[in-house]
Amino acid sequence: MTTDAQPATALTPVLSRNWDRPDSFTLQSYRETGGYEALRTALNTDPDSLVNMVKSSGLRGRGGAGFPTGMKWSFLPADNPKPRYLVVNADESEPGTCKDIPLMLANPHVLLEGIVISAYAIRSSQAFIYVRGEVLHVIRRLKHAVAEAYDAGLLGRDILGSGFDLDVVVHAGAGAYICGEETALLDSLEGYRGQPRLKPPFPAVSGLYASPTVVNNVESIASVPSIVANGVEWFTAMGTEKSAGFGFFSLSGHVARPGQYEAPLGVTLRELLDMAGGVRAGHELKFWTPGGSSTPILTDEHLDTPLDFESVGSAGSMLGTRALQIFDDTTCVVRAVGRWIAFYAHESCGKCTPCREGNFWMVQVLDRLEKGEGTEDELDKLLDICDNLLGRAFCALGDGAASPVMSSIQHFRQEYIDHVEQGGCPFDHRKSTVWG
Ligand code: L3W
Repeated sequence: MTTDAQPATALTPVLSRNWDRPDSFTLQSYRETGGYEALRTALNTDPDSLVNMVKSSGLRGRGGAGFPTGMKWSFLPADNPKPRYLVVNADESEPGTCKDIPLMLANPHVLLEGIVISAYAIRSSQAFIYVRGEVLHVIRRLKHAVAEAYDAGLLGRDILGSGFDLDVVVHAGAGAYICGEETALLDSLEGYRGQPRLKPPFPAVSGLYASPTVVNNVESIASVPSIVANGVEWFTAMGTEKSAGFGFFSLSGHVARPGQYEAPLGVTLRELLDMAGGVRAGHELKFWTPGGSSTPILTDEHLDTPLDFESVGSAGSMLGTRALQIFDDTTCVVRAVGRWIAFYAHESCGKCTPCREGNFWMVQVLDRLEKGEGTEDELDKLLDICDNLLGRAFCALGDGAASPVMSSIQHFRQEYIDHVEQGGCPFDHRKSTVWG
């Protein structure tokens, strides 16, 4: 919610406000800018009150699904004697999604502060950060920050003299997209091949080593210290009633100044493009993703759609991870969708037939169509495969793969038919490269 007296962007940036300090990633820099003060406050607060605070803030999961964070914490069963775990999902791998990696590089301590507060709130003394294996520089930076925090008494035994103990392990994955799915991540963390588990039971009830486990995205946990420091009213002054707060909007592709733009939820693509210098010079917006390749594409008709969970849902898509990939009029939509589906086919874990076989067949059909070797009937075949994927795959990867195919046919059916009628692709792909 914004008021007339308070412009929507006045309270942001929050998480990125110190990124231009050359040493923003060090403990000293973080402390000089108020870091770990929220932790002191939190450790003097009753854990249940912290859970209620995060619940009242309306913070929703920043990893794509938007599930209320405080509610997830409150699902941990009170009567289970097993240890509780906090697992941070830092396996960012979705095409276009690129916010958690810069956040961890620029300010690993805000994540660590969020971890200590969250673990204290849910009464866990063991946390894991599961990081995508390819990003060695991020893993090194996190490990360095963890070591700094142990040395400063911010991790380990009796944190800041509070009597609260917490250990944090930075765990590198092995580079599988499926391990961003929370239960595949837990399998991988336990040392098994990462494949999704059947839900329910949800991790909150039976997660890591069959113990109650909270799995949250990096940005969700990193947002917690700001809520503790500034209060619920400060947080709910941003965003909308059902999508409170702020978030990263990652602009990439055909945009003048790509990068991370932190803003209240409910900001529009038009406003973000104004901040980012617009679509690249001489070109028009053709289509875009609100939240990475798993969210149905939108077009220039949706420039003024508020980027909150409800409004993007009403526009026929999903807010997802707010990875806004911008494609201008030089882009062949069939080729772009074909590249995404090739990614999903490669990354399918193979556990369920709709995803394993569906993506394999969609790659063949899209490849033929893009080369002008397909038929119009094959559009129905694609939609039929999507029909057998959507809601029928074992995890969200199946829905994610069906989304760009269905939405691109919905918005650009004629462009698919042009490929068939012209016997080839009408676009010069060299013009659509960002560097071209
Ligand atoms: C306890 C219940 N917990 C739900 C928990 C659940 C999970 C969270 C959300 O997909 C999306 C997907 C991608 N008791 C519960 C409960 N929970 N009901 O709430 O669950 P869910 O099933 O709605 O979503 P999900 O399976 O976590 C994630 C979208 O994100 N996405 C993908 C991003 C990919 C990356 C990456 O690169 N690794 O971020 C992008 O938008 O399409 O819809 O914690 O346990 N009754």
